[in-house]
Amino acid sequence: MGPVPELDERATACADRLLDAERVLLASHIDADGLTSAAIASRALDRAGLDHEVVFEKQLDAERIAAIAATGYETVLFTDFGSGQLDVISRHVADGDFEAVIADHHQPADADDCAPGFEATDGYGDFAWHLNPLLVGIDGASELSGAGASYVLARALGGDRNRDLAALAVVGAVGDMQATGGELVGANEAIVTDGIEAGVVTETRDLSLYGKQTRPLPKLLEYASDVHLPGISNDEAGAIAFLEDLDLDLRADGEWRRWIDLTDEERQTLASALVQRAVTRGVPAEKIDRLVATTYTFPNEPEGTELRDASEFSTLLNATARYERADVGLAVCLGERGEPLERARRLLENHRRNLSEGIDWVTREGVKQREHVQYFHAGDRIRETIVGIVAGMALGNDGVSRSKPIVAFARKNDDELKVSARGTGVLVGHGLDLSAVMREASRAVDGDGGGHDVAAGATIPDGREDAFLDAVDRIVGEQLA
Ligand SMILES: [Mn+2]
Repeated sequence: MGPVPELDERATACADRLLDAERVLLASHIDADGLTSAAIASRALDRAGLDHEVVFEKQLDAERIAAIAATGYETVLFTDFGSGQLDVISRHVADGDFEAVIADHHQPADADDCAPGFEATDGYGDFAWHLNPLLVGIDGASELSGAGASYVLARALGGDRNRDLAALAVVGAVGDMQATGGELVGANEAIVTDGIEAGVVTETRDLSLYGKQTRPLPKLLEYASDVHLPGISNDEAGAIAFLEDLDLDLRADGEWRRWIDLTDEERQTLASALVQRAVTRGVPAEKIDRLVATTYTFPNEPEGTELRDASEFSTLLNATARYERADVGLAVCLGERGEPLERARRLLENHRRNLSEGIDWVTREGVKQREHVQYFHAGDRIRETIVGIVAGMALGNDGVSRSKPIVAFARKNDDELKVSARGTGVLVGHGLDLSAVMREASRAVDGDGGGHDVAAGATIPDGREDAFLDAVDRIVGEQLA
């Protein structure tokens, strides 16, 4: 039996279909979850002796699916996408273009839109070779990622000997923001247990801040953004002064030590002092609780590297994905070190530089105001793949109020603009749903969009910004009324 019994039957059917194939085209999404999905599936196919090729897509649309059909592969395995495109995929399958196997966790297409013969599960398009937690009542946003679905498939393909792949499934789930409540839950937790039993995952309660493996202590504290620590977060001098006030020797050979270099006792002292600071500066108790969370580490990776920690590993992968170097991310997931790892590190460094230059640009240029939203238009100055992150980071900076959502434009290609919108938890509490805002406003100008209530995006035709902003402003005004 696999780690998620509800999916056993589907996983077995998918595995049998793959084992029947001569060779397989594996198509996966380009992000941390998609990269780990592909690595898990690729390793499992290898171990099963199945010849295969891996391709990545940023977005799986009708055009990309037609290109996949044109490769001539008789069997295509889709990971971390495919369910939402089952309408298109089902028509290719019905036409005999290829046989599809899908391991995904996104919302499946409507049954009504699928080719005849594709039955429905709760109105979703479905068929026998479709592995998706939503079809068996498991939440695909918080309980199983694309990498988790691929892992369930890998277990069906190779049994217990594929349990070592649980580490990558944990990276994928963390990269998919499924541990934001402080730990992985549901089916994800069962995969963690597999990883622990296989000796490839360790689970500890630890400081939740990002960068425990690689960041010198002042940077660890300065860049802590999830929980804002007054006088420390975004304050280099403040972070250093805080550390120097502690009765600890936090330097070695003149260099700041990292969290992992500290003894348990030193960590305890530092963590208590952080909590103390948060309490005296009036940080709400529920935020202070978030300073400690479950940390997932990989004991077989070298200590002090990004690869040792699930959240640092997934960030490294995202950096390769954002700059269209899925090949580099996949190589790192498959255990290649040396050049691919160095390359991934350079991409991450470059990504951080782009973010800080983006923030500087927004701060310098300022944002423009509408009644209910604020916005900036970066044109070509900020890459469309990071403009949303920059917008989110800008919220609360000098001149950018947290009392209105922020909308950011960047050029996508010759005729289209990418739009990213970011809000705050407080605004969502007052009724803000940026997913609906982006969808409705973009459709009003012949674009398309969607996402989450607090963060969403759209693509619109170039030149339609004003009409789009009119619609955004009106809808946000209605939501917050
Ligand atoms: Mn995913």
